[in-house]
Amino acid sequence: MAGMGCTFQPVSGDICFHDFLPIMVQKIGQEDFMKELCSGFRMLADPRTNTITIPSLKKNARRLGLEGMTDQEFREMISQGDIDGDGVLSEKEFCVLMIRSSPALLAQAETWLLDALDEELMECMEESSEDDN
Ligand SMILES: [Ca+2]
Repeated sequence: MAGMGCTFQPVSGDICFHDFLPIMVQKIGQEDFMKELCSGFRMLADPRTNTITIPSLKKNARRLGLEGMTDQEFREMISQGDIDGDGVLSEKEFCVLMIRSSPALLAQAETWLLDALDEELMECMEESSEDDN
């Protein structure tokens, strides 16, 4: 992650994913960016359920330098993204959360991002999910 200008330090619930998202898009392009999001999901998810849970976050957070986060912060992260309210993050919820958490990215790239989301997520979800709804 060197050179991303982000140390992933959580600042009172405001996770420092934000800053590098637009940079990543510029650097690697939108298609690869979506792949990165999906692979980020896989890094954090519980492979048995293919969802991000508080235990899976805690277990995998170290890889992302997030080991300083508290249970409360993990819970907030999940509840912020938990669109369907089942208490865990699906791949789509995770990607939407990451994108929503970057106002700069949203402002700059809303249109293509929504398109890319649809396409890439369909692919991601076809690959990895059988429990869609
Ligand atoms: Ca959910």
